[in-house]
Amino acid sequence: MSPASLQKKNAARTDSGDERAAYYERIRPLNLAPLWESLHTLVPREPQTPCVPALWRYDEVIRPLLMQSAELITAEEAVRRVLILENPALPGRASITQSLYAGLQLIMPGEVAPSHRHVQSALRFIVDGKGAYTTVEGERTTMYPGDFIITPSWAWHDHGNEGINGESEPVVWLDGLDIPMLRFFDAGFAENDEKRMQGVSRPEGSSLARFGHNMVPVRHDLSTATSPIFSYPYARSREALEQLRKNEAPDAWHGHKLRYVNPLTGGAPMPTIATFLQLLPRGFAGKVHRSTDGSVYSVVEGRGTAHIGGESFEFGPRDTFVVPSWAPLRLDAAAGEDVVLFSFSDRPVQQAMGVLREAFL
Ligand code: 1HN
Repeated sequence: MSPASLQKKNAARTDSGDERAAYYERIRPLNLAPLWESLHTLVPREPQTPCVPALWRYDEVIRPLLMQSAELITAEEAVRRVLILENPALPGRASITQSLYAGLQLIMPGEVAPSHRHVQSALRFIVDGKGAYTTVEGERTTMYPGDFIITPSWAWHDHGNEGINGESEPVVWLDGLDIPMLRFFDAGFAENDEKRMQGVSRPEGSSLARFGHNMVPVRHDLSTATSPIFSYPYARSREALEQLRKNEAPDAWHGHKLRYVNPLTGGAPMPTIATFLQLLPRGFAGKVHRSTDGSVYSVVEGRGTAHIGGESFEFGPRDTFVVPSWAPLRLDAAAGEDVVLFSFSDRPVQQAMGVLREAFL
């Protein structure tokens, strides 16, 4: 055919809406779909997350509701007594972002949350109260507010609340898990322990003694995907931030921000989740930053404002908020209030894939 007649034939293919619709109807029962109708959504020019920013107030909302839940069900019966923090745009999916789960767990004095294990990795960030414990693979750690504790994939774990020095109080922590990721890969397994509580086989503090002082036992030459330190106490991390605050100027975007590390690799403490602690000095007014890893923040100290996309969220101690992927984020600390924020994201997975992007505006 001549170029002119070819062009004419092609032009005839452009205005046939009804015929196309009929064609789509014909191929649907054959489990076929036309890529050309969805190409732009499948490979957007930039991230188009369905997630929205959101904040959960602790003192006014979450704490009273958790205490009401304790009237309805025990930790034992619930297995884990948790209020899931669902992204308002992803209801019913137990997801705070597309890849991450977050919830607030309550354990009352004397209660036990029975031993089990699962492929999903978990982090605990202690929000309120002290004197609960978690036992992970035979080592116990007592919880204090601000501690960051890890339950590695497939590790036995149970929790309890025996108090300290004869005093006990309700204890609440933020759970962060890679549940939506494991669901995506269909790679989840789980099992209950035969015993309600694991036996304790190592003294409290032994993993921190062996791995938590920039030293590693000489015969230990294996790098593990999850950090061998399973409790990173707040007192130490807070002290590090205090020194930074005294000695240097804050980063214009992050303030003073440190990432937790697996001492065997220098990488994130968990294979699927990175964790951070940052201090915004009083009156700090941050610049705008965006990154492809959506993040969950837990406020430890101080009041301030998170400007996320076009919205502003005033936060205070113990509140939780979520920043969706690629949403512009600006953090401010109120006058006279040093702010400390814990956060976590799926950054190590994006880094392993080579797709993490950040912009400092
Ligand atoms: C789980 O095992 C815990 O061990 C917390 O405390 C939250 C959410 C979904 C599935 C398992 C825990 C969980 C969970």
